[in-house]
Amino acid sequence: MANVVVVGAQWGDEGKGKIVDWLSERADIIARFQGGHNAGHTLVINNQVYKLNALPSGVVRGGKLSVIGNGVVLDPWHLVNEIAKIREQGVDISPDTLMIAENTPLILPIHGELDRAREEAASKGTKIGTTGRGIGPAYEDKVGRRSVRVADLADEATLEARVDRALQHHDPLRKGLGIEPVDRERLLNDLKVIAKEILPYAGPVWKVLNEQRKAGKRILFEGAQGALLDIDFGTYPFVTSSNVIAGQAATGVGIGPTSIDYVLGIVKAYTTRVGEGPFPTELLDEDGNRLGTRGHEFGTVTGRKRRCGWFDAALVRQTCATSGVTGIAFTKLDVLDGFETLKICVGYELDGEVLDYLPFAAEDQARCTPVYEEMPGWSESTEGARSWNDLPANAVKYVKRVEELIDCPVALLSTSPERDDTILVT
Ligand code: 2SA
Ligand code: MG
Repeated sequence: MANVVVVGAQWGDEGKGKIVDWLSERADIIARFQGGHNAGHTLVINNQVYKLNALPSGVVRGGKLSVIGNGVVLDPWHLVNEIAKIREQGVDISPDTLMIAENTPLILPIHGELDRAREEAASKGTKIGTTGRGIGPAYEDKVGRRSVRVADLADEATLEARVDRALQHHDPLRKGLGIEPVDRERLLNDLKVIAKEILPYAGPVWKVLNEQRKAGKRILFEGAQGALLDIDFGTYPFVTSSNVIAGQAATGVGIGPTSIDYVLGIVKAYTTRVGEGPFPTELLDEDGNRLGTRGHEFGTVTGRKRRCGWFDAALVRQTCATSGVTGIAFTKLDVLDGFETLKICVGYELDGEVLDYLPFAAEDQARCTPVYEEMPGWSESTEGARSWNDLPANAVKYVKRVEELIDCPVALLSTSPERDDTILVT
């Protein structure tokens, strides 16, 4: 398999970091293609914990090229800090191992300020529950053609023109929210300072990736968040502001869709969501608490408690379709150890009819009630299992049933955060 795209097939936090790390051994280049430092990827390698936000997970492995593609929105100050922190853990990061696309839009402090002010001003029902990192406003500026992009950092006159264009839009908005006008000189000065640290990494990512691909190098595309947070196909408006689904891997770095050989969907054995918005199988009872506690379900970026619920096969079937998932990596099965009975959502009841997908209309979504199928649980531990034979019969049955319901084969089974606790299903 040459080029593999890894995407989250739920609302994020499916355990992509570990799987990307596992796959990165077989790749030459690891590329991020959407999102920003709202992502939180935790890697555990030889008991060392690495927490990454903006950097591709490939950086910790060494000997690979890590790439930040144009589909990402990049906070240059955050990146520089993150690089320093990861370096302190003994990881080598240099322009030989990290490349940032020149056409990547920047996240500026004004984006975070706007994001947080809007969330604060929002009332119940309109609050998104964002990470407050300025992701939405930065993408708005990209689509509104008023971003400062990485390449703009190289020339002071261009930089000033770009900043002025952005401020023309932002100052009135800030006024409406009671935030003081932007200090133009300070922003420009900060940008000029950070430019020196970012520009050494800047390059034509699209060109390098196309050349490397032709030379037979293998590219691993590392998705962030999950397909249900996709700006088009997610639970809008409670979504992130980028396309998350696999098609974005092509646009987000500048290769064609014909270069993608395999799409791996990461799927957690139950469901979690952080932030506001619909969640049909959410459990507000003891079972939900138990999933959260056993699964350590807290946001890596914000520390927020994640909402937990049963596995929703109807939603995952949908996301496997919209991302064209070839096979899934099934994660955190061990969190289900010890439940007497497990439930799987197979569809929704709406006005007496059963739907096998979640409709987009918000009022329909609110009235949809999950249709559950029950399966017997298992009392044995599956944590750290390294082969099918190590799994209790009921756990195997659960995985097989999931496979049928989502209409997609299980390619990998991950049974702990440790890299080697992974079962390759052939
Ligand atoms: P934003 O900040 O504009 O992207 O927020 C919009 C929605 O997207 C959700 N979102 C996420 N959901 C799960 N995991 C994410 N990354 C962090 C993590 C989150 C954290 O890995 O744990 O630490 O809180 C992530 N990033 C964005 C967000 O909750 C909003 O629902
Ligand atoms: Mg995460």
